[in-house]
Amino acid sequence: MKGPEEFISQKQINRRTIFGLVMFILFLSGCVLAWLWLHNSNKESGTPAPLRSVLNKNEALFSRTLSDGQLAKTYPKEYAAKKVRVNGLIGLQPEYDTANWSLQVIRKPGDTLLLTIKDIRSLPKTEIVFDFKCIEGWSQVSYWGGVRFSDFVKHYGLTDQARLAYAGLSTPDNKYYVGIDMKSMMHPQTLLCYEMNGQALPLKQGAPLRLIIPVKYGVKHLKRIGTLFFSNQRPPDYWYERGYDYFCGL
Ligand SMILES: Nc1nc2c(c(=O)[nH]1)N[C@H]1C(S)=C(S)[C@@H](COP(=O)(O)O)O[C@H]1N2
Ligand SMILES: [Mo]
Repeated sequence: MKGPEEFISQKQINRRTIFGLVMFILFLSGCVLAWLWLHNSNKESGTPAPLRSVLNKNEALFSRTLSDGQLAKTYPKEYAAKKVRVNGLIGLQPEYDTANWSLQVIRKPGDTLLLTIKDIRSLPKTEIVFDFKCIEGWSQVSYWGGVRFSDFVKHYGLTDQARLAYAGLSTPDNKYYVGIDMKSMMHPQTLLCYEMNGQALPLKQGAPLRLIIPVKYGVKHLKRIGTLFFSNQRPPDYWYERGYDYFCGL
């Protein structure tokens, strides 16, 4: 018996080889062209426009899935890490004197409310133990305490401001800054946080006051809040300007 391979002539083999080669070259040129197109397209907030448009579509989709009813999973206190990871020190001078700190709340241009840490500590306290997630790929269960942003808004009569689409926050030196959609800010698990593991917040964790916002990735949990403002336009955002997604929701 002869095997079927013997019926394939040398001519056919050549034809198939050439066909394969041509397909491969076409594929390769396609890749190079696609890469050139992406590379040469206009940049929009640190990312080629076609990629940014995909990020924007994702954002439109996922921002609709968030509602007050959806809480981040919480854990018993015993699950919280004793040694809490420190990540990202932009805008945090190591020698910072918290005695000189105050929170500037810009109610509207030219109308700023100045608050001390004592003012903030006198508001009702809320605690949360949740899995803190960083975009870099790590997560850690940690334990935080502070005032709910929504309680803070009620107490200081900022309800008109909270009707705007975004809040903007930045460090006292303005070197790190984030913008956050108001729905996430008003979420019941979002805290202006002054405690970690039941103790005053350490400097590297953003003393005297930081944001804890479990519905977002770590990048949005701004450490050492200096200024808070409200806006219908997207406030500037440090990592957005460097090509990340604006929403950064979980
Ligand atoms: N001021 C300031 N806040 C910041 C950052 C930063 O570089 N500077 N990094 C962010 C990032 S990327 C993460 S993951 C968290 C880490 O918080 P932790 O140091 O308390 O773990 O802080 C966020 N807040
Ligand atoms: Mo992060």
